[in-house]
Amino acid sequence: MKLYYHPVSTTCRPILQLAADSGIDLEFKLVDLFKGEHLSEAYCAVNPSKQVPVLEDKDFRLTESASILRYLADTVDSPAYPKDLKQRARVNEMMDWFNTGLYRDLGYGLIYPQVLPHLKRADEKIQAATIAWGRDRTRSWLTILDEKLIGPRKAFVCGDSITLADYLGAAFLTVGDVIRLDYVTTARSKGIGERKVIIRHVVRNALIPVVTLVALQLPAVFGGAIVTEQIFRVPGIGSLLIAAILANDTPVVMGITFVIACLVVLFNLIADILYGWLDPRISYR
Ligand SMILES: N[C@@H](CCC(=O)N[C@@H](CS)C(=O)NCC(=O)O)C(=O)O
Repeated sequence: MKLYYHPVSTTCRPILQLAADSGIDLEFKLVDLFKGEHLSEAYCAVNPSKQVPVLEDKDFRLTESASILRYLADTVDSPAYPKDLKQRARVNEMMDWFNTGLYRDLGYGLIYPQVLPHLKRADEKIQAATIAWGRDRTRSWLTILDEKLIGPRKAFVCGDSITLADYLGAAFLTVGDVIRLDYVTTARSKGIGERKVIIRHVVRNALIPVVTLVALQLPAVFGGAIVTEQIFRVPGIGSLLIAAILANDTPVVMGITFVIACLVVLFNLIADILYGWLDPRISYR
């Protein structure tokens, strides 16, 4: 059987996991969502909805992650999809709950508009409102899950053994990690070359503490000038300050401390602006 998939896709991950746990042999066909391969005409012929996953079993083609999970589980008689009608209905009930309840708000309301460019709303206000709405609704779904569905005595969503609902639910719940995903892993998973990963992602992020250190230490150079200019007899701002102190020249002393205070404020401002450029999440909106 062949699976059209992408490794970070939330709807593909439960299938990969079930296949691995149940020893189902799949041939993998990567569809690079970040390169837009799912939008190509060739892929549209495979799935008109332009989404992964798609399973091909000879001439039988199946879309929809939940249906693929059920089909695969039945092909290997997996205990994760019980045969008993009522137990099976319970598993289906929870899969539908994850798919049409939690995931609609968590995935399409909260996460995707933040990570998938084509799902980001063009208007900033609408984007913020969408995310706020998704966050509130997600919180209420998660409270229901925590307090009523999993409950204190249940190991898994449908009872004490793992079912397809757990495979689906675990993948959906961990999609939250995507907005805090390790940025290097994310960049590599998008297929970006190693050089670009290092320059654009690693170095850029690593520069933040460097900026903090350099920008905040620069004004201290002027403070240090007071000592060095005395030692090397250099006529600079440091020796001027010492001379003014010795001569009780208050306006000059105030002028120099004012200049140094301005430099501290200026370099802090430069550091703040650089933070925003290096990591846009820090910028003021
Ligand atoms: N209801 C479908 C949803 C599939 C889905 O949302 N796939 C995402 C990846 S997680 C996708 O292909 N997105 C591409 C796009 O929407 O442009 C399922 O459960 O299989």
